[in-house]
Amino acid sequence: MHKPSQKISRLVATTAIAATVLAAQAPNVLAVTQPHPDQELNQEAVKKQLHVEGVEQLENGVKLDLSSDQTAFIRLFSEDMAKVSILKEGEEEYFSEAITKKEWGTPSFDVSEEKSEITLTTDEITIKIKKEPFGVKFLDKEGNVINEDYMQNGSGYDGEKPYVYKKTTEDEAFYGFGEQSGLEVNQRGESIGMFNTDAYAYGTDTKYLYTSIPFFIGLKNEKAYGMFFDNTNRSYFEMASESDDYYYFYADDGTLNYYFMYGPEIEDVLDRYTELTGKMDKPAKWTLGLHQSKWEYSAEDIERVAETYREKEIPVDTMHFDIDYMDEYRVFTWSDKFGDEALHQKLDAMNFKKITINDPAVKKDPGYFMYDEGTANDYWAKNPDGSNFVGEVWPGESMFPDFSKEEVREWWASKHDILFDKGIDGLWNDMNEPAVFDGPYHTMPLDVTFGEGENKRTHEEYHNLYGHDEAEATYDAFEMYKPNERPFVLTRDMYAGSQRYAALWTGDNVSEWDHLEMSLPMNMNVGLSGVPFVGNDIGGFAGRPDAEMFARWIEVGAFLPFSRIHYDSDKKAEGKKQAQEPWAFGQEVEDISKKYIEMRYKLMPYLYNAFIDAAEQGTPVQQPLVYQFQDDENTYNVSDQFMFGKEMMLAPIVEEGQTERDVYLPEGETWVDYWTGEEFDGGQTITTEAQLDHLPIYVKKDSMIPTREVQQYTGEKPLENLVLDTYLNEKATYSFYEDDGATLDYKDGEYNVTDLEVKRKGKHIEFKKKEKATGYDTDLESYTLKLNGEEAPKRVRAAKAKYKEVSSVEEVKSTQESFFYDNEEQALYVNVPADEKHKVKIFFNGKKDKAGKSDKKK
Ligand code: MIG
Repeated sequence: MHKPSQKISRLVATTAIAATVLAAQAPNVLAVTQPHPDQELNQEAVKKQLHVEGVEQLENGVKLDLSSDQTAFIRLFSEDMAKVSILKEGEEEYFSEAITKKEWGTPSFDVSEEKSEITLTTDEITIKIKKEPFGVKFLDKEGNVINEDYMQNGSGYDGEKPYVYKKTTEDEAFYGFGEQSGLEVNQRGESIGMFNTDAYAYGTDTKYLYTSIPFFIGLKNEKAYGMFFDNTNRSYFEMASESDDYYYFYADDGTLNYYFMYGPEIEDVLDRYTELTGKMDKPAKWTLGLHQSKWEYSAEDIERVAETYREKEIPVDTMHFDIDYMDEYRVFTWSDKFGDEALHQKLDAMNFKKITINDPAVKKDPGYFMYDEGTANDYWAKNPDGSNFVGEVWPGESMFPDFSKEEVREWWASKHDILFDKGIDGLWNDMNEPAVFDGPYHTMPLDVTFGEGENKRTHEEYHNLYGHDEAEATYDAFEMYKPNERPFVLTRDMYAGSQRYAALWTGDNVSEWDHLEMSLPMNMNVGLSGVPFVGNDIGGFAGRPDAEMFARWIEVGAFLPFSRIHYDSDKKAEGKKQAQEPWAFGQEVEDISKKYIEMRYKLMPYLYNAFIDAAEQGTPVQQPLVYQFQDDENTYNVSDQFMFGKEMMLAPIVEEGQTERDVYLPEGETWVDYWTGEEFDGGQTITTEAQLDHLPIYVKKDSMIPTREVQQYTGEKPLENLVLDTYLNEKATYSFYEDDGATLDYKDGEYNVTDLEVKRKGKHIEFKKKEKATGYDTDLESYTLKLNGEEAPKRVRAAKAKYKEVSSVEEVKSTQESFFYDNEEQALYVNVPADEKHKVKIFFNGKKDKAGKSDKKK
């Protein structure tokens, strides 16, 4: 059984201010910053129950008059998604900024009313609404209960606090909740809080981190549903933390509304959730390359590190500019050194992409254009008395833009030419909790206000949206200045839906083993919360890793959706002089780093296609095993393995001194050891050895993985030859998407989709392809079909054309209509011209000796 580890809110009120003020000097000795104490529900109040007093049928659901002058709306948005709202007198149905799709076609449904209950039925779900007391139950079309209210408490308001109690049983697992600490992917048993917090050097039990996504997935009897509590106030999720019979969620304030969406596949839940809150854009390819960063790199450091990457031929795409590039931390300015044209030209000449950090706070500094314009136009967050709120951050006393106002977002976006004019390619938003050094609990007082008139909101309500709206403003800068380029925004703070604008990095993690371990479940849950583009600072941000830790970290880091090495300033590293570039730990670790970074670049076509799935269906890139294998209960609590895209499973070493580990192989697949070719049946745990340079990887049998030659940076060489790394039993397929990876031209149809298929047909193997979309002018000249674990063929031909045998892998890649059999590797390479019209048939001499396959060379 899953052992819950209760998270604790570590900070006592009195130390909060001291901690945050001192944070810049000696943070490691202090408690992690946390918000003010949790508010609990009044247990007596939640026992009072609501009753249905009247029913009215609506076009897409029902309206219910409830006791206590409350009203409920239960609306069907689609056949498998409903929204439940319970409103106090005078309140309206609520949609936060998370919701991008408000208009849904009305699904067909039936309503029936009986004495004790009202029933809504669609083709996918049934909702039964109990009248006395009021309660909601969701069933699938076979009548199985998927989710129901816990009737002892039900749902309603405790004073200002909206709450919902739900029934659960011991076997129900929970995933999602955005960015969460802890070592377990299954969040059952956890006390979760959502209030964006600058939690420098957080730990495995820190309750409040940077991002708030009040969405989760429940999985019971192999069936999944999604639950999205759209409330931007501080919220709490007690996930069977008090009893195995119920869980509940509530918020400090705001309206009671949640969306229920039925799977039964997790995949369908996420597709629906991201239809509601938005999907990420197709990313620019360069953003999927490696990024390198450090707080307090000097201008010279940036140049030297960039040069060293190129000299050592370790692939990398991007250098980040942290806050020191600004003129005394004034946003949208350059200091002389970092703004120097020569530096930018050098980086450009080495084909580096460049990302600058940006903070929201604007230095209070009359004469500084940002301060003057923002003040003249009344753009700042305000104190309750209407005066401008002033708080300390890096530049000293600062103003905080009110990003809830459209005009402020536009103004903010319009300033980015200052960065773009230096050739900046991507933007990085930090400190957008917002963090305030001298504010209570490291943020603004809760009564600071945003917006005006009808749109006026308190910081208490708006807090979790601050980063979301800043990300939107930053994203809009691309539309303004680079209208046909794919935006890249990296943010520390999100609310539900922020995936539309930004990728997420998980803030100031620490160079400690449990942080490496924690990064896996953390990212997997972020991925299950609609945010596929996520990563952690490789090697850890705070503190410094040793050689072993960095080696293990880069092995994972090379496969993160967002892959960036980033580390803290030397001042904060407690005197440790350790740098964190791949070559800073000696030759062995440099070689290991290069090996896995090169592998990322080799897998770029596969990785890019995984991101296409993310953009089209909300599919996570770094997936927990349960995502694809929810019928196998043994996957539910696997927290230290993950699927990298659809076909590859990674089981990294995340503990010190370990050179061996257990690996669970999910049921229903045969798994191939990527390094040795050895095959294993699914549904078992195996033990594997993993010396320092070894990352255990398993590939699904009957899969095809598109790869390419390594590049030093994305776009160095055109993709002329696509290698289809194939593990065949009966049939392997891949739908290969290609476009320019940079512009928005794909929206006008400039993309290709090619369906590839390899099939065993008795004694021969057949390869065929079908062009589904052909709008992109591809560079692709040929495919190299690489068949792993096959014997030498007798002949290869397509219709009448006979493919000729050549004598090396290099030759096969450069000669069309050719093949090569690598005896040692037991792999057959076939070069198929991209314009081959016919099926390619591969004939063998005898019967394939399946038994011999597992003792291949190591
Ligand atoms: O208060 O810009 O999480 O990535 O290097 C620290 C300096 C501010 C926190 C970010 C970190 C960044 C650092 N920032």
